[in-house]
Amino acid sequence: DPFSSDPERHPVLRINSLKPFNAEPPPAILTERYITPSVFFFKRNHLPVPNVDPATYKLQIQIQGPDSERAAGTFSFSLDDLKTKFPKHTITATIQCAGNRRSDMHKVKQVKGLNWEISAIGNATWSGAKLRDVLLAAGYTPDDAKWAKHVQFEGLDQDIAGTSYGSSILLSKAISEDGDCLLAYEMNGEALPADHGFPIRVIVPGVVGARNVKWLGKIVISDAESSSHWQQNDYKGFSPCTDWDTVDYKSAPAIQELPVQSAITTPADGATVDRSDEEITVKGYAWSGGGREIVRVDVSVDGGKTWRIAKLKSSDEGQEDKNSTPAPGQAWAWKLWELTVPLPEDAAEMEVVCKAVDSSYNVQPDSILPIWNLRGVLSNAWHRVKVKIEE
Ligand code: MTE
Ligand code: MO
Repeated sequence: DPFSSDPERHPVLRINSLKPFNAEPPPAILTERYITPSVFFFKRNHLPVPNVDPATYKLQIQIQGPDSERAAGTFSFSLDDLKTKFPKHTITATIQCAGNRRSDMHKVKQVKGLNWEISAIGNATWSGAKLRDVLLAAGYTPDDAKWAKHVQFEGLDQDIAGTSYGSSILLSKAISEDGDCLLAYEMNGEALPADHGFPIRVIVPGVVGARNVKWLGKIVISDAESSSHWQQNDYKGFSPCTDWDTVDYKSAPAIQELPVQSAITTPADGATVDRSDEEITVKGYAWSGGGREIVRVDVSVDGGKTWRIAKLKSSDEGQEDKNSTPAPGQAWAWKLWELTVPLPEDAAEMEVVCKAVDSSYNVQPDSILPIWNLRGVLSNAWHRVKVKIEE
């Protein structure tokens, strides 16, 4: 059993698939703390968790240039090199799977993929060397930007045929001072847990989970995107009219930055409240890709007829701390939000809805059908939960 050395996991996680291990926490856990504890952070593995010896670990970096001189450059760094030869940076960043909320799409029309609810997302602090610093130390020069367009990542996790998980990002994101890409060796102040990429994973803040390659073994600077299945033939969006007979993966770009998202973590769908409570507190998360800050979350308790503005939090200290406001374009972390609303009168049931707005004034679509796609990715319609009011 190639999965026999997989690590222990917290029993509260809801398992989507056991081998490989895919699981998410109950939604209410997400809004208990601003930083998601690692044990509750969703786990999305395509393959068995590799057992990497930190003492012998080597990260290979290859510059795949057009001339033989550039192509010859292969460098390798030990874990100790990465920890001691480069300044340590810490960022708080949210990672969301492209398939988060796929179950909402599945409900309206069948899709193919793991049936994630709303918790294939988490917010953690990540510490490590800047990817930019390491690429420069490996011999990348600004002149290479003439031919180099992509940075490919390969994991040490493999299927039985020896194929590794892999993906790529734009070189411009990887090399930018403001891009904040990290070769992370710590999550929430501790060594990366086995499920989250020990000993090194790349953190590409603002970019879909799939590009944040865990158990990183190799980096290639190239003129081409990663040739891996997950870059070429998966993690792409399509029209609602595209089906498995007509889909052409070459026709769509690989998902990088994700669209604006929000969801209600409490109350749960189908919950019951007592009329005598008079009010209800609604909580959730909101996040957008590309470092776009969440500027507002609107909440409705009448299915979207009337709205109120939720209170946003970017820490556990209640009201938003203006000093911790990220620089424009570098809002990598989610905001939690909450709102206490009077229960609607003369109704036995209410539909609670949320929708977020990011700094580019992107909004979430109001319904799922117009964004439905056969793989069930990019599911970010208004989130709706039904709550019964008991007299
Ligand atoms: N990296 C490797 N090596 N193997 C994987 O299966 N899964 C990707 C990404 N990096 C994956 C990987 C996907 S699709 C997601 S959403 C995130 O890791 C999940 O990260 P997490 O398990 O730390 O939450
Ligand atoms: Mo993912």
